[in-house]
Amino acid sequence: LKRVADDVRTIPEEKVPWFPRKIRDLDKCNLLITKYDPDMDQDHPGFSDPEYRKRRRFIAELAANYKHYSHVVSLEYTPEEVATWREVYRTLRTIYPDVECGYGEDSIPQLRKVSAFLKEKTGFQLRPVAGLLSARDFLASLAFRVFQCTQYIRHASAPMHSPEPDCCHELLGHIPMLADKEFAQFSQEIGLATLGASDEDIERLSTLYWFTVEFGLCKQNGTVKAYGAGLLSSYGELIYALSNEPEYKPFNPEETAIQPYQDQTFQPVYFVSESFEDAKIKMRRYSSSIQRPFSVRYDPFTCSLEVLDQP
Ligand code: TIH
Ligand code: FE2
Repeated sequence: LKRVADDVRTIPEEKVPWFPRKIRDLDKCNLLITKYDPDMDQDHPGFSDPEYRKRRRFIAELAANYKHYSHVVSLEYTPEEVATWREVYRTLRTIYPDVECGYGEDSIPQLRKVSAFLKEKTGFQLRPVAGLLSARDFLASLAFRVFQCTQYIRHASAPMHSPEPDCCHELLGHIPMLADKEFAQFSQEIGLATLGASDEDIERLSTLYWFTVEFGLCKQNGTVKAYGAGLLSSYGELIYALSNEPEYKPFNPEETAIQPYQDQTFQPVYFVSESFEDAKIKMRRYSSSIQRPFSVRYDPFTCSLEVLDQP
């Protein structure tokens, strides 16, 4: 009788896309999108720089070989790479000078160290990734409080904006946000909502992620501020986003989720929430409206999911 009951309780597998159940399963969440790869994209600032492309292949190889529980390899960044970091770091520090971040301009922080720091702050950890991941794989890792993090740096010729993530974007954009408890929770909740979701729901949730975590603006004491990682790491776009030139719309998940976007250059439209708290409440309401034939709960002791069918 017990066996029959167990069978009935299992999810109809054919209808639900595969998703990771244990933190180790993230080794399989590695589908890369190569459209901005310096070897594939003729418009990439590093496309005609063979040295840069070689370096990128080397770093990509390290990430591709990484498995959960492996040691994260530290990189010896070249003087040219450090110079790019310095340029990005210095310029951003003049735009938001009061923020304490514990980095310095003379070295690029190592992923391993930053991961250990984050783990103590909010339980988030980093794993190296070779480049831009599919939305499904990237968002699934957030459910486990794992952030897939690039280790390479943008090309020296384009410090003010990169069309793909790089370590400046991760370190200056994402890490400070992930070190905040509220924000960490927000990120994990988006991740949990994507597990086993339909392609259409993934598309909507990744659009929401885009206009909040990456390019979100919110009000604070009546002033509009940037909190999106894609703005905090791009001095070109940060200035533009707060310049009154682009279009601003109030953040509303139903509308925001279907706003088309591109990642080639600056956004033509940004969504402004009344406060970060307000964005969180609305997102939570939206996520819980997504229909799935099961519910998930994260067990932080085993770093795995409990999957329950809906009563
Ligand atoms: N455009 C950002 C930057 O220049 O730092 C990087 C990215 C954000 C989102 C996608 S790529
Ligand atoms: Fe990002």
